[in-house]
Amino acid sequence: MNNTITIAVSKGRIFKEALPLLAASGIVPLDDPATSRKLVLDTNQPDVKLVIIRASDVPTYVEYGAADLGVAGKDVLMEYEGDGLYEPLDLQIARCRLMLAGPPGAATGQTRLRIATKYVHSTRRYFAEQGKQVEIIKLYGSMELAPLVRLADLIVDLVDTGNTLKANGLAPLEHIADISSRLIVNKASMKMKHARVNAFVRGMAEAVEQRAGGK
Ligand code: PRT
Ligand code: MG
Repeated sequence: MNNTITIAVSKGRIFKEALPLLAASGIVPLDDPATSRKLVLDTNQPDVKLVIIRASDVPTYVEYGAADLGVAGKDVLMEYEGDGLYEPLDLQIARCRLMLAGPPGAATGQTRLRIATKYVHSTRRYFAEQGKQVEIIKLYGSMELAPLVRLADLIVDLVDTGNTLKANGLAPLEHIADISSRLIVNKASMKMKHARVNAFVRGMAEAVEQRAGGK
């Protein structure tokens, strides 16, 4: 039986922050996606491979079984519409907040607000829970520009230090959700490769705990 496990990870901050957790559970990639053009990375363990893909594609690869496991931001998972995933572990990496933001002091209660965001589902859910009707404008990047050019009144985006908002004359207004990266698992892999997948999840859980304890 094929007992290799494939883990989907995006390059950038998630890869960087996942590396120490992987290392603590004994997995070291043999290439660095920051410098290599390889999309499939071998590791020091012959039965563990990493595939390097865009952050928003990770749930798709895992749901369809192209990867057994993946590391995905909760922001991405909240937007994802599939239902074929297990989410067994909060890795507590790549942490930030999903926030409503806009010009400092901007009113958030008026009717027919226009909100620019790439997080359409999370935004709709947030305002629907408050019984507020808003117009959502879907963007794929640089949300901070939208209020400056009057494309929208407000934005919903991820905030870490707040520097990006500040540099564009915007301020955080309301907290929508705390975000961190999660380990996700393909449902069939969880059954078919149960021992191998479980050992990996357990190793990562221990690494997360050690790291939390060491802080
Ligand atoms: O860029 P690409 O389309 O390939 O994908 P991506 O932008 O989703 O990837 P990446 O690597 O930028 O983000 C991957 C994941 O990291 C996200 O899905 C989040 O779960 C998580 N994460 C954590 C963040 C941030 N912190 C973050 N600060 N993702 C993005 N940001 C951006 C934010 O959108 C804003 O533009 O950083 C800016 C704000 O940062 P501050 O520090 O200025 O507040
Ligand atoms: Mg990005």
